[in-house]
Amino acid sequence: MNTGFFSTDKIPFEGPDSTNPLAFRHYDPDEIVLGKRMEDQLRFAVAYWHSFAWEGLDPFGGPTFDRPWYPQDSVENAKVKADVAFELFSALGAPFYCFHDADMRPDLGNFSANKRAFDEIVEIFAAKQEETGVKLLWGTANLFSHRRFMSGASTNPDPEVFAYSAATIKSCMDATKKLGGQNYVLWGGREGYETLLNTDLGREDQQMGRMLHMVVEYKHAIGFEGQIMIEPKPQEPSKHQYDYDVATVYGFLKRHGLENEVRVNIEQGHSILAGHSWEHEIALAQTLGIFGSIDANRNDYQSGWDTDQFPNNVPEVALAYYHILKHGGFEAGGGTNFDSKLRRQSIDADDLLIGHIGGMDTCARGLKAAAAMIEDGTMSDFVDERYSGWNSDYWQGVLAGGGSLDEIARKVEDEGIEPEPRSGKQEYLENVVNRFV
Ligand code: XLS
Ligand code: NI
Ligand code: NI
Repeated sequence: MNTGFFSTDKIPFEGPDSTNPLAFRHYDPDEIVLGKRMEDQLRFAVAYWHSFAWEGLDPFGGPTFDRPWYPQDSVENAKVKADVAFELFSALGAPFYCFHDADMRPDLGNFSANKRAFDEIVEIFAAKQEETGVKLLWGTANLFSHRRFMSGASTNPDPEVFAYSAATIKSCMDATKKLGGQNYVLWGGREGYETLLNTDLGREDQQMGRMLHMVVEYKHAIGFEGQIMIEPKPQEPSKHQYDYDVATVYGFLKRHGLENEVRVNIEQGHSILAGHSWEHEIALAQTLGIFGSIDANRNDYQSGWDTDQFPNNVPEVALAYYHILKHGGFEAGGGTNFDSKLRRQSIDADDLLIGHIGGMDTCARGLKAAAAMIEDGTMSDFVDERYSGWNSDYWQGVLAGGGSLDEIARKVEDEGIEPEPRSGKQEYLENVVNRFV
């Protein structure tokens, strides 16, 4: 039973020479890249919210889309939305999707009615997963859209909002577990402030730390085996957000003793808002041992806003996957989520297919380029060689706690150490990258 919303129910792989807008040119799920099927390396997920719940609003204008599941105020229409969504996942051959509770169910005005509607839709999703083989990459709670969250969720000055947030997270974790979700994400768009004039930073840090502890405790209590991840973002919608970037989140996790329990989901657009590159955030998370998953949506570089566009820049994506593959890929259960939305003028049903096809092809090209960089080895050999002086027994001993300023000072004089600067060869390395992208 097909709703007929899209003009096709299967996007084929036709190879790089194809001009068919409804075909993949680079994403061939069965192609082997670094010993694994491309589908298993990339682990694509479609974001339920941007593709199905967002109606095309911007700060100056209302909905531009016209979908058969509008208005989104009944369980009936939520079912139509789910039918079309699973048709999109299947047509693309996307192995995963991601959700917030509020994308899936209508808002019926109070907690119990919403929970009943959510539970009903979750049953429907479970049946659709079974029928199509599509799986859940991660679930999350929407603790930012409704006005009750305007002053924060766990960091709200009102403990009743903390309670409401805890109850919502619990039902979303239950749904994620029930649907076999591989991860659970927390993104704190309202965990921050508009002005310090009305904000107690110490209390808000304590509240947020306690909530995260309860999330981890609940994960173990229900036997949920996936990763718990925080998604860093420096601002928007709040003026300042506490989960600013990977380094800030790591400090928060350390302070609350959660660095071995919680990882990060790194979004390209958020990295850019924080003044970093995406690969910086990924490489740092790998180094700190908290890398989990990615949201592969880019920003417009001029607007300074989280514009959530489908990826289309192969060199940027290639360097991100380079750092991901160097550390074993998504071995802990993460994947590539398109937290991406159409431009509001792209109002045709098939634009949803076309946006994802472009994103998947871009990621496929980036992945292949990254794999080629790794197989070639020039880049990592260069870095290894650059630091190789540290490999001697003496310097390894210093790093392990040996030596002292005094002893090293004597060594400098005794051995007549006079360091000779060596080129960092950035242009050479950029040229090497260009061989692969
Ligand atoms: C918003 C975030 C959000 C999270 C999930 O900027 O990217 O979409 O991924 O809550
Ligand atoms: Ni975002
Ligand atoms: Ni995101």
